Amino acid sequence: MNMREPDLGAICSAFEIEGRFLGSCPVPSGHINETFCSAFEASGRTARYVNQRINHHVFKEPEKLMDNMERVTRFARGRIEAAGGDPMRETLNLVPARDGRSFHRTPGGDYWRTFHFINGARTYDRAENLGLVYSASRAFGAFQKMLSRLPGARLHETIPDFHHTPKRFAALQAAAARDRRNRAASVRGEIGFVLEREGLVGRVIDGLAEGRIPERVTHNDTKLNNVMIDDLTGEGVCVIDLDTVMPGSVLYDFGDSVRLGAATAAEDERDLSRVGFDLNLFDRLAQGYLDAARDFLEPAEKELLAFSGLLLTLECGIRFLTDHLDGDVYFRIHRDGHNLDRARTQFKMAAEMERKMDEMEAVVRKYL
Ligand code: GN1
Ligand code: MG
Repeated sequence: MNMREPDLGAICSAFEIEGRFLGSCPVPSGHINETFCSAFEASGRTARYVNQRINHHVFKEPEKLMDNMERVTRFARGRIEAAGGDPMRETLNLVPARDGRSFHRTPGGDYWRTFHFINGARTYDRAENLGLVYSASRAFGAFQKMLSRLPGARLHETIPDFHHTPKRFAALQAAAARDRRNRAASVRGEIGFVLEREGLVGRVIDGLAEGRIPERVTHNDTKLNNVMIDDLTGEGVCVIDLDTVMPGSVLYDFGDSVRLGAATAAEDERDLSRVGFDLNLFDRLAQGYLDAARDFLEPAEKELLAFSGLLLTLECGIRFLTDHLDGDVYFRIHRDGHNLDRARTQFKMAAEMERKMDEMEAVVRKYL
């Protein structure tokens, strides 16, 4: 993790931005990259930008990542224009660097990119209301549908095996065996919770490997707060955080959206009595997603939608617990035990989903 306070004025000068630099501030969200917002004054108006330093320890080939992002945003822009939409709001727009590339590499080896700021919309870290959840889920479904027509070569895998749940399971076992920080004894219960569920972890990846589940272009990080919601209409305007847009299964996206979209508390809530899975929120997620995606999904995908919520929640908990055992080297933490707190919320939700799986299946059927 790189904690140097960056000089945003200098970073911005590497990009094709007009006007006078007014200032910048950090945007404290996301566990991987670092995000800032900067403001410029040009011809009497203020324009804002989003600047991000890519975590190149996590995304080991930033050039390939940016190649994906250029392709995806260019394609999205064309589709939005053809549909009469506003391409400056409905997709991310990269500001090119002065050397013509889509990113800037500093002499110190950091990778930066800049987006136009999207006005009149914001993100939500919690499922504050049912309408919000419907809108966000529908936006993710529409995003997948749009990308199902992306022409050209297969996208780069920006993180190989990102949602390979059996490998995540094995990584947890390895971390527990290494026990680098002597933490395994204190999390026996959590490790045991995962080990008991070994039988679940292969269900999507095996379907993909056997060709029963189609590989598609997916987002792979469909947290509620990765959709900008319009301040006036409450609709999903723009899907953001495109770092992990790559080949995958739609089940990764729907399943991962359940973690936050159907949660009664924050991802890192310490009071587990507040943490839970809410079937009404899940209902909104399912309808929103299927209203956009119903017509292109295959039966093998539809069949596993409810299960995917459980699987991806379990997977994310496995990842948090693994990082806790390894000494918090992957996800940025803000307090001691933060990754363990995150793992516990995921496991609590996963356990509730197991108990409510029949009801979840019924919800999905209702909207198919
Ligand atoms: C990370 O950095 P952020 O918040 O966009 C992670 C996701 C996890 C998420 C958990 C590249 O996303 O996979 O689901 O944290 N991204 C990466 O909140 O690992
Ligand atoms: Mg992300």
